[in-house]
Amino acid sequence: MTGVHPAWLPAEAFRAVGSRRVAVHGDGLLVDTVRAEVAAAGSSSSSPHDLVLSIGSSGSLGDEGFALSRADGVTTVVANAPAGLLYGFFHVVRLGEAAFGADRPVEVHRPALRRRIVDHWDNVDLHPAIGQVERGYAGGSLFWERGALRVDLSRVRDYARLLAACGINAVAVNNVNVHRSEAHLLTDRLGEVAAIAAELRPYGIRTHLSVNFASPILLGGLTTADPLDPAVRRWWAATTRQVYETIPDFGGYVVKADSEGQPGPFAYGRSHADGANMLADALAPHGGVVHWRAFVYNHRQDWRDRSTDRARAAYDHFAPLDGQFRDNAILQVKHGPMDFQTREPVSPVIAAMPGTRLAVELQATQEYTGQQRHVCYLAPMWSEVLRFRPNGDGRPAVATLAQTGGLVAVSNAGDDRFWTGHPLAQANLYAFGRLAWAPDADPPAILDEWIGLTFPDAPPQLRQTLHAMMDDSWRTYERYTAPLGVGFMVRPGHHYGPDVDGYEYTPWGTYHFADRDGVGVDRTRATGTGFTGQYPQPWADVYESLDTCPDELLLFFHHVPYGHVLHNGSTVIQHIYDTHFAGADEAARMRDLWSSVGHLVGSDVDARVRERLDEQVRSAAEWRDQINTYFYRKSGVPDVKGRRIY
Ligand code: GCW
Repeated sequence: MTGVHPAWLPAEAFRAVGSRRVAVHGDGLLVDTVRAEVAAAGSSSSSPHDLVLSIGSSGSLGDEGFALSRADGVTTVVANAPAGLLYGFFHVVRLGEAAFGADRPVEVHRPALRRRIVDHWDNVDLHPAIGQVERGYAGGSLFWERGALRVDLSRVRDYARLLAACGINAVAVNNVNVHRSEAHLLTDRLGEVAAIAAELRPYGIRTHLSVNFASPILLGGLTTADPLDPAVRRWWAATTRQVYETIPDFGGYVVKADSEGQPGPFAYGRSHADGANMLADALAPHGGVVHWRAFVYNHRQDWRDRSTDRARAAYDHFAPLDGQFRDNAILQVKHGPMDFQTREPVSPVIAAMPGTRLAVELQATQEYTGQQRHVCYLAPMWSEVLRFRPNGDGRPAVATLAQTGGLVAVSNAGDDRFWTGHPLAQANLYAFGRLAWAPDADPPAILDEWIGLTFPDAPPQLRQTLHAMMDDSWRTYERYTAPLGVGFMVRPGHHYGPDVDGYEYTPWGTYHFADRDGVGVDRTRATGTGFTGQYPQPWADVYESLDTCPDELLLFFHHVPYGHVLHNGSTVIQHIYDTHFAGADEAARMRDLWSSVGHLVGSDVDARVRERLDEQVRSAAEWRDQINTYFYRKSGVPDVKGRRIY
């Protein structure tokens, strides 16, 4: 048992389709893919047919939608375009026998968001501190190995297939921190990108590339990268033309500029709209887009300076630029104002840019949520974000606002044989695709789909146990790591494991300000950094007031004494103790639960999950003890239940 795990597409998942007589009608690369899938499933093509998949012009299903129905013993999938047929086929696979049971009236399925993207933070080279994949917890890159494109790209094709089966339609192949060798993917190493694109294309996946803003200097021999300089603009236009000559369906660029040391327009006194628009203009003739990241902040802060607040940075930089971006420039905003912490409010930038196309960025790779050693099913967090209404009740949800630009997840996949390190972390990638297709889908229902596809022969006991372990695992992780909206209590650099003051006095702007009297960041307008003022109503007032601020975000918005009483009746200090004891207990319970079902999934998956659960239990106890001890010693307040605190 050393092969690559099939994730949510094992052969058994195709049993229902494979035992049917199937017809596929239509032309095009993706229709051919459907034909090949049907043949590989073992379906017969003889008539009468049980399943007919065809391209038809009726209805308005769009490029990616499909209509499914069943009558007179025939299941029918109709799409207006090849991609829709592919998604319809995978939907039938997901339904399994249920697709061939009772009659079904016509159901129309269309993605809510047009752009459903995974961004890889893959490097071509190994980097001493980072490894090959920045914040990667699943081995090396699927694309590159030892500084070169992989010779065998068949796994990239398998990856494309997994992505298509959960609805993802674009991949950015390389890290947003574009180092020297990776910068060359734009020009003399473009053939490598074209080879990857060739593997992704049959599954309807477009290829995007992260580019270095200073490319005209790094690659073009110019002396400047000033976005308003005519020679710079000509260089980008010519370079982009070449890209499209090589990869005609190329998606576009991703740019991290003026952030954490990456070059950007500030060096030339230009705005981020100037920078983004220059690239947008180069891409426009070819139908491409630029995803311009809003993750711009000062990472050389002094902890004593209370006037600078990293949470404010993206809004302060970008809100004044609303309306200045081209139609094919998409501002890509992290879902929270800080940086993918276990708990953050929704970024105020999302409400502040009505005149700008917006993409919302999530992090499937579990940088701050257990690094794929801990079970942490992220769909409930993402679902909260997507359903959040930044302008209040009756106004559009985040998912609606993101329709202009899309939903992006930083990928959690690598060359690990389980794709994601922790086999159960596969569910996050799957759930991301499904939420990007249908943002109001229910996270436990998505998990249920993933279980059904991944373990098609799962007895009810396995299904129930996986739900018991995973449904609430994000909140469990929050309990032992991130009380009341405090973040960043992690070890600096690699970000794994507890270190309460690890980032407290560093230049990164990531503080909790715990002292002997209290804890939390005062971000109010009245006495703090004023960050609450970046929200429209009702949130500006909800977060401002201690009476209305939700408990889970209390310390994100307020600095309070340890004796402050929460809405749930507990004090802050007692809540910290209680949640940390409870969280570590829940981790131990997860391991117990798994021990009774592990044998049902195959010994290799079982062994990997057990190893990870052992580490989770150990780490959760370490978090419990470090956090409880720290706050006990700071506050001097004992646990009312008298449990062991060091
Ligand atoms: O969370 C931080 C990560 C960096 C990452 C950065 C970003 C790619 O620690 O590793 O760099 O965010 O999103 O640009």
